[in-house]
Amino acid sequence: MKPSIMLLTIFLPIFVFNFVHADAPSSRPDSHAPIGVMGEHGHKTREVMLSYRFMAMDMQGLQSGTTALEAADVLKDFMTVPTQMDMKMHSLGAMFAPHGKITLMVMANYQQRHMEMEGSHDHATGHHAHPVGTHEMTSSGLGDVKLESLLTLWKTDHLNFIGNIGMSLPTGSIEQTGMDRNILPYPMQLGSGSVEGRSGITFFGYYGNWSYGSQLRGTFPLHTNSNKYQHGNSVNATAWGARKLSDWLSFGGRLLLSHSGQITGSHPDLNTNMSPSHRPDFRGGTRLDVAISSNLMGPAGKPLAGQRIAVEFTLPIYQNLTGTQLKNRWRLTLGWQYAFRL
Ligand SMILES: [Cu+2]
Repeated sequence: MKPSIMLLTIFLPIFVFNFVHADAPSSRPDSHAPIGVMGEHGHKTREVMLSYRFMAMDMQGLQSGTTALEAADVLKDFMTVPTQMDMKMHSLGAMFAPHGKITLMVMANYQQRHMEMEGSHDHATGHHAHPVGTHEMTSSGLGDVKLESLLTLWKTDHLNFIGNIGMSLPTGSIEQTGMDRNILPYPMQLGSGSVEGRSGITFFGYYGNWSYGSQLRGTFPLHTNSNKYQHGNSVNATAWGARKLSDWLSFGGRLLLSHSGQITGSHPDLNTNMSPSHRPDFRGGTRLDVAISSNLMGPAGKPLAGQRIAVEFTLPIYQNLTGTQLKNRWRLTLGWQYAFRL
């Protein structure tokens, strides 16, 4: 069974059951941030929210720092180079508010990663190197599970300050191998292998038909993983604005600035001459993305009350990559959320 169908099978009964009991929280389509932002809203006491997110992203073209590179040039230093990578992620999330000022959140995901590599070799005759064919790598499975609590620090009718504190558990595999049984390079692994601390602060406000907010987040791996490396810390900041067009529709946009560090340590079986993706120091960088988004929600009192569908499309504006890496081209996030009172 395909993972997307599997997720639907798990979710559908819950959905149908609760549909009957729909006691919608009073809110507006933009009372949740664009779908790419996580943990930006708390819930009322005894409110539950279930969510499903689908994320797809595409990377293509090599770059070091802000300079675009040709595969042929990078092949002077490595046996192979990545030319394209894509990732799909299905996430299930649940939120629950045991208290008006505390919301607990858990998120789990299933990933499918795919990378195309181009190789070079020396011909036995002629002694010249040139790219030959392509080969592919794939990996799939569960990613790291994330737990978070959202604490309302300060709240008025129109403003909301939330503190986010949580952790990421190393449930995602860091042992993914290729057809040849060799360990796959860092970007193809499904988890970080480390327990990570996650903290953040979120601000959310309303002004008439407008809403706005911002979130600052940090992720800090706490130890070296079982394969002798550790992901770098990452920090990201996002700011969004949205306009409510009706009870059920809003449009918004946001900017996302993020920075992540290199990997420290290295996997003993990853040969750094193989490809730039095998280099622990060729990870991370600084980037600025822009996203447009829309939220649709079932208005209170109507049959689809409490349900939301949201979409976000993200494009890079600036990317400064540490070492040679594939650059991001786009990211698409689709989400379904359903909130109800227990
Ligand atoms: Cu929620």
